[in-house]
Amino acid sequence: MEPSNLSRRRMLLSSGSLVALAGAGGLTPLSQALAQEMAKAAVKSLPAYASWKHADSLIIHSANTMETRRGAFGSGLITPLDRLFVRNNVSPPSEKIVADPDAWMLSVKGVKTSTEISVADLKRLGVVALPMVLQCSGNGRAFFPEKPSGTQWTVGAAGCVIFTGVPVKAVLEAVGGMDSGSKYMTGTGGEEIPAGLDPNTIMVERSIPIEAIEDAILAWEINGQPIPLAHGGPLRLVVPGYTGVNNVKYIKQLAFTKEQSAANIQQNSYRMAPVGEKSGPSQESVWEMPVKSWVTSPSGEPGQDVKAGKVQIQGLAFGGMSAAKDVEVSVDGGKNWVKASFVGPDLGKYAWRQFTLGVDLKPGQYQIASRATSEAGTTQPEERVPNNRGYLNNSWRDHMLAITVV
Ligand SMILES: Nc1nc2c(c(=O)[nH]1)N[C@H]1C(S)=C(S)[C@@H](COP(=O)(O)O)O[C@H]1N2
Ligand SMILES: [Mo]
Repeated sequence: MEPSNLSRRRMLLSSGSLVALAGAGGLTPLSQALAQEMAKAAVKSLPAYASWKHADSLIIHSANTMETRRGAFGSGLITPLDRLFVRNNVSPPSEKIVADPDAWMLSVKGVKTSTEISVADLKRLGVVALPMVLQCSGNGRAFFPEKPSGTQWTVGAAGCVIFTGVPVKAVLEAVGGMDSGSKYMTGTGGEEIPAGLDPNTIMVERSIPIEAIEDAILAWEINGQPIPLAHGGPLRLVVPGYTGVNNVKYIKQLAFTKEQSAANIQQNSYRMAPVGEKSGPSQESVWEMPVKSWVTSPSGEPGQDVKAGKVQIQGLAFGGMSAAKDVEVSVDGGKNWVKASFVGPDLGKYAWRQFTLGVDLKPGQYQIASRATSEAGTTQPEERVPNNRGYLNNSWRDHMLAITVV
């Protein structure tokens, strides 16, 4: 991909064209107008480390940011790897690190016996398979009216995958337990820090509340294959229920700490700062995912007009830290709601569920929305929580689609 071309497309995107398009659309909600504009503006070529991805299923925002199209999630529960979104805050390490995954070394600190342990040895300690939603904190950012900076993700910076690895608790047991008073689990990404740079400015190092060790794993496999470089191989920290950034790829150090990491990505990014305010350590960190759902079929994508008659409205729902319990669907912009049915297997509280509702639609315009409720009893809200960087958007209205039935 040619960088100048990329920046030109990005400039186009940040221009007034989006607003104009949304206004001209009449019945078209902003969300759909944006999705269509994103699709048009997408850079067409995949970066080398993700060249094996299915380009037509993705919106390629940049070499380090690709999302699954709304219509490309498919009806299988598990997101195929070649359609799964990719997000790197900095350029990924060399492909060489996944050549011999078993040889990758993890340093474990803040424990009774500080240890350097290979992936081969981690594999001896235990193994679990963990079906879960992996979702970027900024998924749905494109729908914030304040236009926060950052990748303009629509619905596709998310997937449901099965990670396989060893429970963090099994590793802790093997090293004699964590230091007393530890409040965080801190994972450090394996990206090289260019000489002369203060590591804290670019290092991907995230601290997660210690309670999260309960279900966290160190994973070497995704969907039954060694984790490819794009998704954090040879070894990844996986914290189910927590947003993408807390799932540290190419993990080289796992530490049990009293304080949160001093890295910028912990102190100043991924914070729920009020709109217009600078983010900082005093604001809430972006950790747990809220309940969310969206419709995937019809997808509202260009050329996807729906034929009148019986239509199956399908979508995805998850509860964040607990399972999705119910989903309702509206075809009239949220005035009336009907309960949808779950389809496909239930892979546990951290996975998403697929839902469907059969409806009879006459020719005309429809506004299709979905609204999930979690086992914890929280229902997806109509409005997002405003914040400076556009995190954690779970507004059902923002994710609504305008559909023409012909
Ligand atoms: N080491 C490292 N881990 C990382 C990142 C990164 O840039 N470096 N990006 C994070 C972010 S912001 C997200 S959303 C997820 C994306 O995971 P994926 O690329 O496998 O979809 O990885 C997270 N883990
Ligand atoms: Mo992210």
